[in-house]
Amino acid sequence: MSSEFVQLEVADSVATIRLDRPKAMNAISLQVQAELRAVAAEVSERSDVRAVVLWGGEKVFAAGNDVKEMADMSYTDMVDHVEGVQGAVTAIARIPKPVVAAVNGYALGGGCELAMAADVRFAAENAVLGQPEVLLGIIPGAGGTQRLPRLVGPSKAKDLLFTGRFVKADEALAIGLVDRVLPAADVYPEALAWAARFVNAAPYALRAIKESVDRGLEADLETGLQIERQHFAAAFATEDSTTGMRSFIESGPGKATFE
Ligand code: CO8
Repeated sequence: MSSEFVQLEVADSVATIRLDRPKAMNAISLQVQAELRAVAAEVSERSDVRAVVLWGGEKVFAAGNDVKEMADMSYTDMVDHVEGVQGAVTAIARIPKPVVAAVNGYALGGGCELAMAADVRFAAENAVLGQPEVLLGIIPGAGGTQRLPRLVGPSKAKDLLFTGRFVKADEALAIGLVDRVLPAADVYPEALAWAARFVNAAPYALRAIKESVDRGLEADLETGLQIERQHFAAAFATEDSTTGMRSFIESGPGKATFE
């Protein structure tokens, strides 16, 4: 599928997924959702991609789902589309590799939900995040009511979800909605640098860590520990574990590189 609004670039084993619909502030229309699902599948499968940066360009991350498109939708239209809308964000969340969102400008509604689907978030000093759906008489539909409380806790999440108020970068950092705040010009390069750390890291271990954390958060402690046990044992079936432990014994910690 050719992509009009979601660009994929791979350089030095790091993929950049870039929203590119500047006239509509990168609003996430049905087409953008389909393109996001396709690009998530591609980077998940490609063995030459070891980590991913999710970016909206220098001006805006994404101002949410396309309100103009949604405004004409009926209940039955939405029943047809809601799984795909949520599926686009879920597809990004399930990429089995480290994913960092680089947030310049607005990340609102579906845009904030997309950023929350990444493993970590770097934000520009001018970034503005929020879930303003309530102001449109609707609620978040791409994970906002679920991922936001997991990141910032239920009270702060409800404050943001009930009021729809916008949060600037410094408050987003203080509540844990973003992980680093940087000058605007440094956000994408720093996100690339973070992703580049994993280019020679053990891919199965990274995948297993991500799945254990994410699936574990969805489960009770005993189920989470069981998921961890399975991945821990399975890691011993990989060549990476042999390479990593042999390298430690022969050369000391942190020297191994992995295919
Ligand atoms: N959808 C469609 N178009 C948009 C959107 C959007 N979300 N945001 C901005 N645009 C368009 C504007 O209409 C405008 O277009 P035009 O030039 O043709 O008039 C252009 O982008 C520039 O926008 P503004 O002129 O408004 O720019 P400002 O700098 O004045 O304001 C804001 C920027 C603050 C981002 C403002 O545009 C805004 O508030 N946008 C809407 C934010 C919002 O409410 N987002 C939530 C949308 S709902 C959502 O995401 C639901 C997710 C649930 C998942 C789906 C469930 C099925």
